[in-house]
Amino acid sequence: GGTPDRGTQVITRVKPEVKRPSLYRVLLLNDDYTPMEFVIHILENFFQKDREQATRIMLHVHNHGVGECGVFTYEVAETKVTQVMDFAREHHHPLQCVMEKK
Ligand code: NFA
Repeated sequence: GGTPDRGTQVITRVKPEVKRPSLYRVLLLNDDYTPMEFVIHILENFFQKDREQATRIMLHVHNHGVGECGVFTYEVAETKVTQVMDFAREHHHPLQCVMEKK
């Protein structure tokens, strides 16, 4: 036989890997030109808000400069931002939508 093993085993610890995904807020920013009704439409159609919730969020953005539309994982948040920015641009409104890590 060969050389006896004098302690060269590799010990692999496998930790139960369940990582929660990071979450991101999607925010709308106020401006002086985008119609209130257009912002409500976005909140209803891209963020599944009812008329009352959408109106409340729109008025919060209008009065405070910024407001939260929802909280999502990275990929979903990124998709929402792109959808809103594309839709606003198509309608020639300057509305801005951004995401930030929670
Ligand atoms: N400030 C805009 C107006 O008076 C309304 C608005 C609300 C725009 C929320 C952007 C975001 N027409």
